[in-house]
Amino acid sequence: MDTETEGKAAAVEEMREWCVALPKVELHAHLNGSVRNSTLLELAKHLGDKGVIVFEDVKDVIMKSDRSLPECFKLFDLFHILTTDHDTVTRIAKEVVEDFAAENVVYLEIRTTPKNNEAKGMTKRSYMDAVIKGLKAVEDVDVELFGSNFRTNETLSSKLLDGVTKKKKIYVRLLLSIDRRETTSAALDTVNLAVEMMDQGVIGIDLSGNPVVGECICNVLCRETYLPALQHAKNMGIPVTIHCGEVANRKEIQAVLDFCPQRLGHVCCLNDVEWKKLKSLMIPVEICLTSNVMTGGAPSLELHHFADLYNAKHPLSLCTDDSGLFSTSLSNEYYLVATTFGLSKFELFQLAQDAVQFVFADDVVKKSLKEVFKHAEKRLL
Ligand code: 6MZ
Repeated sequence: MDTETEGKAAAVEEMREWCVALPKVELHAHLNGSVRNSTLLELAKHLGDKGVIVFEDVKDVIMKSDRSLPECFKLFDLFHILTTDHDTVTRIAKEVVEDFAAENVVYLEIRTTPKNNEAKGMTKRSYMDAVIKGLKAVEDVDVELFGSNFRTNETLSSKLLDGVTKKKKIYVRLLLSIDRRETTSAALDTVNLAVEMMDQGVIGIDLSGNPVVGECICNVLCRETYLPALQHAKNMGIPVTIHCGEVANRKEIQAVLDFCPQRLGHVCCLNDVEWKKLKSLMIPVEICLTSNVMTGGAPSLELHHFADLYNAKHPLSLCTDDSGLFSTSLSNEYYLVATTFGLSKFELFQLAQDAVQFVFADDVVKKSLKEVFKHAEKRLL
């Protein structure tokens, strides 16, 4: 390697490390999309040995690196076969938090679809209890889940700032996802479950699922399949985030913008009028670069709508979507923004810090997170 190449490699390494060291806020991470490949393979092997699946077939699917949108959803069905029993749900929830904390994510909203599975004796509630059990089982990292009745925010804030303690600290909050395949009554059950679990770390509702099959949200909203559930969440003061514009479905995008949720995920395929409307509504956007490029929502990193929204000073936050499925991390998403759009360290820091405004947690948490960034600024800039 000549001196110039060595210099470039060192600069890449230095930037990657800086992106890892940067405190980060993750607002769009699906639990079952964030599972480690090693864990999926281990679970697949186990089910293969029991004759439930053919391990070699599943192994190839798990290890494949590029996936279209329909392939992703086929894969989720497979993941759900692998992960849906209480102990496994607990395990993956624990591992996902550990993995985000290792990336210096200081605030994490995990979203997951509560699942009924009679064969496993699982209800939506018992599924969520298993998730929470996993969050509580994290040992390497100090997890703040419930707010003041679990560990005081003041304590956590001082611990987050504490250079002496080696343990990493992370706020974790839960969003309950409604899958587009669900019925009105199942969607309402999910919102009611969120209400029931507000004192246990649940702070919001997400609408997600395969945007290309089943009922589109415009039908859904028009035919009032999900509207009652989303409206119920709104009435109960539960923040809502909706997957929007993963595919170019004009009526759906219109309906979502009209609903005006607290945040939107993706917003890839908007037309000029819709972009204008989004920008005038100032709804914060969860940007998922790698996911959008891999699934075709954006033509390339360079042409990703991040640039337009960022230049328009639209509220946004970088997110992973499915870090396991797309082999990415939040640090990597910041690195991609730096290298693709030429943001400076100062601008990246600002971007990470601004995401604090869009968290669904309360002002006490926001204040504590702002302190974390203030402290990190001295070290990183
Ligand atoms: C839409 C997505 C998604 O809930 O089982 N999900 N929905 N678009 C995406 N972009 C690629 N990625 C994940 O996590 C998996 C579920 O999250 C939703 C899908 O409904 C998927 O089944 P949980 O933890």
